[in-house]
Amino acid sequence: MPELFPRLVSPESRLALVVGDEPWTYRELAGAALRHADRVEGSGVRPGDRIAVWAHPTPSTAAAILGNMTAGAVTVLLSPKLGTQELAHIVHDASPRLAFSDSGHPTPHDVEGIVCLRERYDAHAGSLGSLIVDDNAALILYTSGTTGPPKGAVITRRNIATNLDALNKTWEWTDRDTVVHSLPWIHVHGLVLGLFGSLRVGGALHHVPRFTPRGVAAALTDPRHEQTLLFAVPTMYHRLAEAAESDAALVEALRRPRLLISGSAGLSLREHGRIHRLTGRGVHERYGLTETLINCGVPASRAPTPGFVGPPLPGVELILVDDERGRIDAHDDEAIGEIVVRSPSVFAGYLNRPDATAEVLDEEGWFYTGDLATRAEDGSIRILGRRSTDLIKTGGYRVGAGEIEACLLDHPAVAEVAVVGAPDDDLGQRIVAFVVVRSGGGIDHTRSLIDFVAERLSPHKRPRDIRLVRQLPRNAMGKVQKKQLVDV
Ligand code: MCA
Ligand code: AMP
Repeated sequence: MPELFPRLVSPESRLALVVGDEPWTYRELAGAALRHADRVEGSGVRPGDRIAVWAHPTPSTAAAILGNMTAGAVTVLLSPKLGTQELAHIVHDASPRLAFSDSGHPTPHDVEGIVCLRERYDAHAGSLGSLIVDDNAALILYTSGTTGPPKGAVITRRNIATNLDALNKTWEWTDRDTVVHSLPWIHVHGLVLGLFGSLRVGGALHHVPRFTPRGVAAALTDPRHEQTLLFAVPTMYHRLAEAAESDAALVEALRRPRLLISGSAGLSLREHGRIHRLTGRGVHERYGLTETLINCGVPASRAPTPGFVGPPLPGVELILVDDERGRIDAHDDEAIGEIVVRSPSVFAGYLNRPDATAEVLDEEGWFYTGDLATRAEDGSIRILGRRSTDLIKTGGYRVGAGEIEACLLDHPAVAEVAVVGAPDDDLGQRIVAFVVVRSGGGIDHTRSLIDFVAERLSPHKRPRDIRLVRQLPRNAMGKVQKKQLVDV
């Protein structure tokens, strides 16, 4: 395991990455990454320094992330869709020395006070110096908590390598596989699993820049690929199934992949059933978090059972605990407990937040996920929900209700607000904000509140619905009763 990406060290003219119509080989990716590493080292960046990368999904961006690693720098991923408030927070928190933007795409915001390297690398033959698996930080991925602004999860090279190796075993993932996905490059799913996972096994990633069922079908049937794996979130499977109902070619395309893999949120029994009815294929679910990477997965050798995310991956210790953190030993698919994990893939902590790290990670290395589940006799885990209603999963994105509430409270017309995730067939959960306006606040229509959030936060954090109410339901202590709002 010493090399993180062995095939980039002695690269070949073999396909590594296709983005849209642009194919790059390992040799080209390694050469461009080396150029980037030279550029950043020439800019005075030292090992351990942080470099922000606007995550436009392009080969140049991939080269920049790999080049940062080669230079020993830590990549801070910036979503091209970040709102002004989120960007200001991340830049302040992570204090990157440099920001990289693929010049072929417009940079939505300039990062004040930081040198911005605007470059679009050409495919360029070369080989990447050694990239060793060690405990140094590789990535900082910003992720939401129940309250406050997003926290930067520090992910090390060892976290990445150990998790990918466990997934290789589980999915029998080899260099014959091309992953097809249309996921953003700012999270574990699209970046760590999709891009790094493909490069670690020496296979390829075919990224579809904008998700459409047709775009995914074209990538799955691309004659360059020997065999494919489809990685998608449940919202995408829902939309694929919806479109496949009246599109025989899409049904055929969905029969092609060696495995259909779903994660980032639970795939409903309804979608499992529909995809099986349409294609005759099961969907293999896997379960993880930004902070722990992937913990469970249905092995390739087993037919998936809808509702189950599989047993723990090799190397992952998983226990269920009750409210007092006592272990639940039952394997009866009935006793419900919080999932707690320990593995070499659990992150190094939140950047600048030892307090928040200590809340989830104990001294023995156990990470408290906040997810509630049962365990069946064969060790398979079934996820039933989360401890907190304040963490919302919408379209596979994790969103903290508190962050949206704080944003809306900055609006002069808003007196009180409560944000909840309401059940939604397409998104899993839909963000709904219940708002009490100030007397004379003068909000004629809710659009202005949605736009207010849209400017400051990413588009997926916008409430889909704003309900204007006279008061929020509270208990005797004055605490808002969100469960009552979800049921409205
Ligand atoms: C959204 N829109 C709105 C509103 N909300 N417009 C007006 N009012 C609103 N309230 C806009 C959006 O910005 C978008 O605009 C358009 O409406 C359509 O939005 P939507 O229905 O959300 O569709 P979408 O933009 O096509 O997104 C669906 C998606 C996306 C493609 C499934 O949610 C997605 O990429 N999800 C992946 C999330 C992910 O990768 N999660 C991994 C983290 P416009 O078209 O202009 O943009 S989890 C992880 O990493 C762990 C470890 C794991 O387990 O995997
Ligand atoms: P994130 O850090 O954005 O990856 O969000 C992690 C959360 O996503 C977990 O704590 C779970 O609540 C949820 N999640 C991920 N994968 C699954 C899955 N297969 N089934 C149910 N929930 C999932």
